[in-house]
Amino acid sequence: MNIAIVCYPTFGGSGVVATELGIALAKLDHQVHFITYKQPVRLGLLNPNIHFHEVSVPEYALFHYQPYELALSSKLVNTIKKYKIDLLHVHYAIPHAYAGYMAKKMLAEEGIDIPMVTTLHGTDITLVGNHPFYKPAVTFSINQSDIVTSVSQSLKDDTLRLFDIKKEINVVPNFIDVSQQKTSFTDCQRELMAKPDERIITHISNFRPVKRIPDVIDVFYNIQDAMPAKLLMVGEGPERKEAEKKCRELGIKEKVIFLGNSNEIDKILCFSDLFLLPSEKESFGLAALEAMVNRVPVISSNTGGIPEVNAQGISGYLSEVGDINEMSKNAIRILENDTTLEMFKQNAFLEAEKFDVNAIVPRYIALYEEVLAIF
Ligand code: GMT
Repeated sequence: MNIAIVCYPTFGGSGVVATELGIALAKLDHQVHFITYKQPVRLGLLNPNIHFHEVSVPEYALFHYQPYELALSSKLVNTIKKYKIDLLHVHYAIPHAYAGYMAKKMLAEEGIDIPMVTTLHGTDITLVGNHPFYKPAVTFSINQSDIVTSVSQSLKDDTLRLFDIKKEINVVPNFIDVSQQKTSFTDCQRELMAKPDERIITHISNFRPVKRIPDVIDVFYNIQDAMPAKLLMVGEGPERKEAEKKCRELGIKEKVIFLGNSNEIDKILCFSDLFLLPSEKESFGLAALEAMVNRVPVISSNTGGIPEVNAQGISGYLSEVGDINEMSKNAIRILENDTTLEMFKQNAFLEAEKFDVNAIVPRYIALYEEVLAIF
């Protein structure tokens, strides 16, 4: 198949999933065309089946807001025609499904019919898309998609509750390439980050309020009170400055390392003992799955789709959002004993294996084939 993928090229989960999907499809000998405003961060272009088309939006002084949707839909029309694309897969409804719909309409004028698959990722539904400013356009473009998928049952339920959706929503969970983890890292270089007796706790996110960064620090505060420990904070975002201030105020700044955005997530997770994800909302929690496949147990909130990924008492523990005490107790319970920690590490990996790329990507391909059969 000749597939066009539209996504955000940044460190966010939706862009990562779209990129990994494209890479997996390319390995299966499909031609994959990424169409976005920058080369996706996790995309190496070394595969001959992968192509990248940049959407440029020329600055024009009259425009207070530069019209990205317009540039994207035009780029879609041109690319789909030039490369004879069979199918369009847009990740994150805003504004990609909207731009995709416009491209479909323009192409139809020229006698070209192309199916559009829209994957809902989370904040496009629960946080942003749900706002009255966007809701009619988001509802419309989901309903106009030929196939709709969501990354968890919880996100499907939220979508049906928040929007008037007429289309069937197919749940296709996010995935991970387990074989990469088995073969990639044998030398963790743990000693670069912590002393041998210290536990390493990690948090990775875009540091937005929804991630509840202060909870990460509070839970870590209790952990380091009980045992020697370091906290690695990976990512960039609006909450980072406040988080650094809080660490200084609590007197734990020497024990917390802010690493910024990283392309070496696997290396960091390789020497981590515990992952913290106390989010307010999380449609899936790809970061938790990435931790688990690296044998890192997860202490998380029980919100959204996280319970579909982190198995209570097996790969970690889940608590009510904001329950710092319970999260801290559970974290210490996992970390205070080597045997318990080892058991949770093994179980985290076994749970992650359920989301292997080889199990999940065929479900997308089946949906592609289903829709192409009627086009
Ligand atoms: O985590 C974020 O806030 C980024 C956001 C995105 O769209 O990139 O992540 C969402 O999509 C991910 C991939 O499907 C999910 O794993 C995250 O749970 C989801 N985030 C939220 O729902 C807050």
